[in-house]
Amino acid sequence: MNTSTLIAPPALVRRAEKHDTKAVQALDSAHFIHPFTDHGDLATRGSRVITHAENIYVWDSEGHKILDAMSGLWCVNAGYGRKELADAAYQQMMTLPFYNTFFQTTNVPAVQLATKLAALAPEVGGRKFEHVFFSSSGSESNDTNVRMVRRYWDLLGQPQRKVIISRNNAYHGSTMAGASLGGMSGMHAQGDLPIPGIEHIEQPYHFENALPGESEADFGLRAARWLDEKILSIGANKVAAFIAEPVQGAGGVIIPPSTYWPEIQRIVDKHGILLISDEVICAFGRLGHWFAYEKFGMRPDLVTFAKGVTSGYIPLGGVMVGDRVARVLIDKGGEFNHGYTYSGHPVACAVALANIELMEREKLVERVKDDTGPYLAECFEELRHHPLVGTAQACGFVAGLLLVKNKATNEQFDPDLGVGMMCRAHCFRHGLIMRAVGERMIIAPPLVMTRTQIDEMMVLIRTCLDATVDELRAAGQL
Ligand code: PXG
Repeated sequence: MNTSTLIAPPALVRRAEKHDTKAVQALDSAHFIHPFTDHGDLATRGSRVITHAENIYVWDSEGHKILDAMSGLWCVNAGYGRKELADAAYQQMMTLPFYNTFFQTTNVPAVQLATKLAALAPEVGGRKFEHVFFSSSGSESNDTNVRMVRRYWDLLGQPQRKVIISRNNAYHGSTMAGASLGGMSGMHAQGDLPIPGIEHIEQPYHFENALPGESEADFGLRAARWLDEKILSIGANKVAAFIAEPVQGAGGVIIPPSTYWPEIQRIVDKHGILLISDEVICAFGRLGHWFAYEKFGMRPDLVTFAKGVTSGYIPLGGVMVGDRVARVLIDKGGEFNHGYTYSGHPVACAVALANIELMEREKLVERVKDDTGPYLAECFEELRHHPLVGTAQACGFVAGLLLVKNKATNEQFDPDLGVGMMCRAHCFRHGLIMRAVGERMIIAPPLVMTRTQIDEMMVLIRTCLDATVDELRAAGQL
């Protein structure tokens, strides 16, 4: 195939320029294996080609403007088109594009970022985060967590403590350890996962897992106690850690009852096991705090981050290492035989610093906490009156709603109908990106979204819900 029409020198590619969509799709299908994609399907339908973006909008190769209510993939917290971040990358590339941080070497942006993150991570219950381990993604960071947690207990003379407990429907990444820690049955079914030493308990999803008439508060306590039961059934002296997302993201924005986290904390403290808060989605302002553990009163020992730390402009992830673990690794551990070529990558760290500076200057975290976040929550409350919506909730700048067949009885749709995907297709048609997880429709907008833009998004959401109702009625399903 002649690729000359596609690969124009960057300076010649104008933003509004129309691309040869069919040609891009053909090459895409011929050469690019995508994540989480059915390639037979992709070949028939052709991929959606996103060409440029600004603020909260992306454009496709056909010139359609789309409101991106998913921030790319839960990450473009500062919004698109931020020159400060591009400048930071350019400057750093011209100064020092790469040097490794192995073998007693460091670089200035990595040191500055580690220092900044240590200052941003709040101390809770006397637990401080003074150290950071860098990676390039959330998945790698959770692999690091497994290595670190096991090393910690080995160094303390308890090598039998190996089991890490996680939850069904959790998402912790797609590497061998990440996918094993996650609780996605579709992922476990491919590649003989989970790896040994990982166990799962049920998620705190009131709608699906509560007993008839059980209050949110009672359910939260009962769900937390599943952890206690699991620890006892394994044997407390064999359990190393519990890992969880403060709010489950990829699982469908599952917001736990307020009683859940305090009870989990009591249980991990009682058994002396480590707590890992996976904040790949929840940190960097997503829930109105720099780190989400603060919001829920959790006292984690390790905190996974990625995505929002650079607003997705460049890959970077890491683990905030609390003093409890850091002191053992540093004081007793000697060399920790673990690291990635790009741990502390100077360009990624420089972009993260610029991103944090921008977020501070524009008070994005405070805005989500005190203004736009509560407003989004109000708007989602109102959505509950829509005939197709069973539940709707927001927490900071993540929100989810459940599409139900019958509001009065909470009767659910047959999953084979694919009502979530039907609704998602209407969203694309109307210029809105919303994610479908089964019958849950979820959003995580850029934190720069204003109240007026929230209104604009809510009009689109209602239009798409109405269009879904019409399609279901026409098919005799409502
Ligand atoms: N932990 C959490 C809580 C995540 O949400 C990861 C770890 C892995 O991060 P990396 O950078 O390795 O992808 C994630 C990633 C979705 C979706 O469909 C969510 C994620 C990634 C891809 C798709 O919602 N979250």
